[in-house]
Amino acid sequence: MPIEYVTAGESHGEMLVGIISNVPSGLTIDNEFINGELKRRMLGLGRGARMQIEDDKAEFVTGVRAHKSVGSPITALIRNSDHKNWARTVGADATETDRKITAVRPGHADISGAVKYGLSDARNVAERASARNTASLVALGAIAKLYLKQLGIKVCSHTAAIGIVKAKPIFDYDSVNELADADKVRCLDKAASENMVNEIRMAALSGDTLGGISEIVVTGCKSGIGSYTSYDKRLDGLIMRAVGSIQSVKAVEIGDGISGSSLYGSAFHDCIYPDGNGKIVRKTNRAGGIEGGMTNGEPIIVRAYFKPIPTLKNGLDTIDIATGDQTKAADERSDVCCVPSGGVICESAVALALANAVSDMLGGDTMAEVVKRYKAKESAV
Ligand code: EPS
Repeated sequence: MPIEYVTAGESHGEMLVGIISNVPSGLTIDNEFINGELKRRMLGLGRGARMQIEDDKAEFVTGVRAHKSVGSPITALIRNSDHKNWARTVGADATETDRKITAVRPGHADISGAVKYGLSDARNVAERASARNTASLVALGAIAKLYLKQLGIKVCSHTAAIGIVKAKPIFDYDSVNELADADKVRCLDKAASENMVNEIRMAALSGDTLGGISEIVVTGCKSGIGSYTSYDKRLDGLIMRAVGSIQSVKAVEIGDGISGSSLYGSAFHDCIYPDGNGKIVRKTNRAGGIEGGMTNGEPIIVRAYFKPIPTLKNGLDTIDIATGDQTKAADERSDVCCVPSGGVICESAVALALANAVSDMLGGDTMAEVVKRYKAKESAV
């Protein structure tokens, strides 16, 4: 069975939970690395006041013994520090159902969620639909990264655009996360970064929000991960689903998929040349490392397009679902721009999708077996 995962938890509930299953035994569950990933998710200009309240840390309560995976499902808990301020009204032992959201936010799950689940207010919807849930995704994504690292596969990201400000493209994939994490908006282009900072500050001042683009880069893959044989084994589909389900992501691009749609085939496809040692080389990577639903040995390039966060200080026109009257949308505490931390979240989604495809291909009860099988696997590059 391939590596799979599930998450649970409400934004202001007691805790967030993530369960990852089919991780082979013998993988070192490095708490320092995993908590470092959780910290990375909380940083970046544009984050809201909640990030000052939380100190996200994963507690492993199943599937790990003495910091090693044992082969059974691994459960990570992340406690919500803010729960103490909400226990009266959120969670199994809540005694009140106040803090209602009736002025539903355009762009959020509020209205469709409330109607779907027969609710008179959108609090339940907002609690689960919240991007707070991505903390459990990042804890599990960190385990997927540790698994992939054993095979020499690395997942990183940087900010490619915020609002109308675009960064210069990058072609050097060494130290991407180290350099990005040192920047306020996780951008590797210094001039663009300064403009992005100004854009976020301007949006905050005017009670508005901003979207943008995160680029995720995966290096070290052999060719042949994923498969063309069945739609549910196609790696591009797996990645698009994982990234596209992250809050605020409205489009996912692999390689030059968007700009390439207006080119001739002769200008788009990455020509193949012999490398002189029985393998192949390419001079371009417009396919973004995936052809026919499989890795082709080039770096995987994924771009996640984030819409502006739908909770605005200056609420948009909407209705109050309690009265049916026209009003302004509720102002819940929120972020101004989620793109810098969004990159870290997308890294996790991509790592989990890739770990699923790798484990489907290799199987293996122990990490030693997985590493041996990957080494033995033929690659075109
Ligand atoms: C977030 C926690 C949330 C929001 C934000 C991200 O906490 P709270 O609602 O208590 O402020 O700050 O969520 C959203 C932007 C959203 O639309 O849901 C987090 O931990 O990432």
